[in-house]
Amino acid sequence: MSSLTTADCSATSAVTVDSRAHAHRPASAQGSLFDSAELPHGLVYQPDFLSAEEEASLVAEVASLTLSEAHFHQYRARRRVAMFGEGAGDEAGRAQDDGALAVCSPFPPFLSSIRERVAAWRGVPVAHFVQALVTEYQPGVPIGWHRDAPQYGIVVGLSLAAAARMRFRPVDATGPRNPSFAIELAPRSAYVMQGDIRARWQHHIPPVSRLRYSITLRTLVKRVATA
Ligand SMILES: O=C(O)CCC(=O)C(=O)O
Repeated sequence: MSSLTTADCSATSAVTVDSRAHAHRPASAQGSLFDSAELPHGLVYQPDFLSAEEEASLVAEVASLTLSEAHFHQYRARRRVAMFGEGAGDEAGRAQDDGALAVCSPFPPFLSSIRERVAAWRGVPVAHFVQALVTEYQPGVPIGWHRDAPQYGIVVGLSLAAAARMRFRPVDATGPRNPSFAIELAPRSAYVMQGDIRARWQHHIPPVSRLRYSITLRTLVKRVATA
């Protein structure tokens, strides 16, 4: 495999099919549609996935990475990212036309460890998590509405250093009066997106108030489907 710099791999988002997933309704879920209902299939939220010690160690590791501005077509997003493993799609969450995957830098040891933990949690072979994306949000930086690129399968996100609110809306209902809901992503928490929440919903994070990092791990649809 050839190796590219992480700056060559500033991609994002996706879709999946894993019927094992069942949505959990976080206590912090808010929104008109889901006040008395389950969250959409495929969304799982796990507070305190990481200990405080693990979080501190991960923050030190990610703070030492060389990060590059993420790109949205010809525009630069204000998020800064480093991608490891394999990358697909663009910052809008759209797949590349040819479905090609870029090969990025290999996982550093600290991300290999967290990949093992996440894979064990989800009951998925470690090697299926082909990508790790580290994202830095300085205060005031958001991520816009998107779905992750369709080549990706399961998406797992870990939140570090500060909380953020993740909002969701149906892909076919983007007006201000359409149903939406939000979950609070506490530091040290993990979320999973697969199934309906990936295929039928968009998500975004409004500007954060404090420096936040996230680690996003992704599988590929084909490799999960043939497992
Ligand atoms: O920071 C996060 O947890 C969300 C990241 C995200 O949605 C993405 O990279 O596509």
